[in-house]
Amino acid sequence: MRVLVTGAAGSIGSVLCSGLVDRGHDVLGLDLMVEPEGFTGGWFTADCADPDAVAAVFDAAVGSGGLDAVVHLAGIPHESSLPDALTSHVVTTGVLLDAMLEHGVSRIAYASSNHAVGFTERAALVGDDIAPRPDTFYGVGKVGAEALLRLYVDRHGIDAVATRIGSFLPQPETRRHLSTWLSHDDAVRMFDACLNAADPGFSVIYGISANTRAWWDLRPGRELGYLPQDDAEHFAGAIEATPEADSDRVDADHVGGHFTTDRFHRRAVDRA
Ligand code: 15L
Repeated sequence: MRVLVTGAAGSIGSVLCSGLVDRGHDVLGLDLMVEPEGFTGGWFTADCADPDAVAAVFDAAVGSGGLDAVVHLAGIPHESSLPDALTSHVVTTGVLLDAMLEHGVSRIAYASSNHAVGFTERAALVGDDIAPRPDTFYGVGKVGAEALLRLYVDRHGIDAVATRIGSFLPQPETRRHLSTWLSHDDAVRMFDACLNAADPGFSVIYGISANTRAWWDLRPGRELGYLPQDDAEHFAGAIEATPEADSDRVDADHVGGHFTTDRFHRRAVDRA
């Protein structure tokens, strides 16, 4: 499949681009940054919030061999102001969706986040059918982007999979990560499944590994073809032995962890 990956120079993007190439995809990278050394596919340096720049990227990508799908990873990966979060997550998604419609590209896999439902209590396994419970403006941006995907699926019949990613790391580092970890290899497996799934329509899946202590239900992902292989539990002994292991327990009782604490409270829009 020929795939445009936004945020291709980022932490998930760099792992994913090479992983998708290994799985036989033809990958085109798009990022605010210039092409990283060693990147083998086509590259575009552009801002995903700029519709003219994105239209030019699609013109070039489609003109040079077609485009089958978009993997949208670009965005500020942490809390920011509300206007910045809306631009970074909602506006970029809208710009890409419009470019997809205009260029006949009908599939998008989106890097949403567990923080779209971060204020959900940890008590029960979280499914794909719960109401949005963002824990930050970052989470609000992810909820907004998911809603936009849903709108374009319903109105235009495209396929869109929102992956609510947990903690994408080489290995888990805290007790919370024993539940939230997404390994590098499983991230590649997950996005590959999003690209290959037959008729996903609008789907929400959770981007975590097959963690013994998972807080999110992996069934929707498995139904789509995402079969995670890694389990954070292998690191549990070492993590439980560190004094920092308890830090998230005092932070929060919700799946969003410390994002739900008052430390993250700020005005929605700053006054002059
Ligand atoms: C995310 O969505 C963030 O991008 C990342 O910085 C982590 O906070 C991660 O979630 C997490 O919940 O561990």
